[in-house]
Amino acid sequence: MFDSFKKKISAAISSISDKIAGKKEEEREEKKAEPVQKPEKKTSTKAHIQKAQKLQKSPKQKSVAREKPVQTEPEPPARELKPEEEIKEPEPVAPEPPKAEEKRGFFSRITGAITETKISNEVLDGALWDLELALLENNVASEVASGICSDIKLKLGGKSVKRSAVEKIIKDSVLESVKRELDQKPVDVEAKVLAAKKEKRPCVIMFVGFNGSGKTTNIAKLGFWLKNKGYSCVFAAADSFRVAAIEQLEEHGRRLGIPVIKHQYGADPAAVIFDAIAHAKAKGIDVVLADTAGRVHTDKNLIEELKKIVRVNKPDLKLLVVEAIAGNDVIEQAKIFGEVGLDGVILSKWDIDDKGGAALSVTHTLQKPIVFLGTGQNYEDFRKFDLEKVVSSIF
Ligand SMILES: Nc1nc2c(ncn2[C@@H]2O[C@H](COP(=O)(O)OP(=O)(O)O)[C@@H](O)[C@H]2O)c(=O)[nH]1
Ligand SMILES: [Mg+2]
Repeated sequence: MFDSFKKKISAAISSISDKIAGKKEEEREEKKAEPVQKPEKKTSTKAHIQKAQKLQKSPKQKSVAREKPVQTEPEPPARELKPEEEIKEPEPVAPEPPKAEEKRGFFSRITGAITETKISNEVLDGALWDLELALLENNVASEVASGICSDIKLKLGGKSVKRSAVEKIIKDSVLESVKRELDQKPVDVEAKVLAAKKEKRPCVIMFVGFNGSGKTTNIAKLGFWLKNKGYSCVFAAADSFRVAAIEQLEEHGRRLGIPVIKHQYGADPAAVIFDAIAHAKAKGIDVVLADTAGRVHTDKNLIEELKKIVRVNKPDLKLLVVEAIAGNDVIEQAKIFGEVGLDGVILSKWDIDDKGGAALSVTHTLQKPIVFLGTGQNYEDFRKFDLEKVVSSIF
């Protein structure tokens, strides 16, 4: 989990340090009255040409070629180069980071590069672009990504920062922002069920979301979760649109021993849920879990249909199911289904996502909490969203 996120963010932090360190290194070089030794990177034109030729011959071994010392033989004379090779020549060799720095970790490099001198905004801007890109590549909404970078800029830009503090500042900023986005007022499903029970009525939970996002699967998982806690449930097969949707829910009901209320395909979904609520009242069932159609989330009729369900049945909770792997598409889904008036999110397919950004994007867009995570294809692959656990798994 978060593997790609962690890798990319760590790489971006390294790159920030390289850029800041590179700048400081340059400054130090400039200050030196006489160079103690000619840096290897400033090799002769001949050496540049040798390297360029070597790289052009085996482009896949670019990094290996860089690390090797300059070879002295065999060396074709510079004049043998064709004009286009000469034009390409400077690209692979410059600017080359100091070789001794390459093997050092971020902290030691930053330690070597940053003293108590100021980090200029100019250097920081360029460096933070790597971090922003890494966040965007991990499906973090652009507003969130740029917010994180602005936070870091405020903390580092133009400041005299202790060498050892830089990594901590960057990591803390990322964590703080992640936490701030995910830390929405929580929804306690069990408390809702108990409150409805007190009023001697069923608690009605409605699931909405794009086709394939995992609504039906998560209805079954929540049914299993509630049954294990001792609550009785009924399923409302209100996706009367999608082929086999009713049978899919019936199959879960059969396996879990949960009754299913259904109508014919094409029936009014608000009426199906209305009947399920009546059934629950009659039988003293604690919870009604209502499936709905997904179709295409940009479908205006669907949203009107969902609004009608809400008007008629007044669900206690309206949960949006989105896939963690949907990437930035979750932002659009959240905006469109948000019109129905959502209470929270079930983030499905958490097990097959290594980016994590969808969690930030959906909560940022809706300003509603993630209530459950779907973590697999089995009924038990379902758990309450735990902010601390998620945040602590990032670094
Ligand atoms: N790996 C994984 N697959 C899931 C998860 N939740 C749902 N699925 C799968 O996603 C597919 C679509 O789920 P479904 O419940 O039919 O989506 P719906 O169209 O929104 O009702 C099914 O094959 C599910 O088994 C999950 O948390 N992890
Ligand atoms: Mg379904």
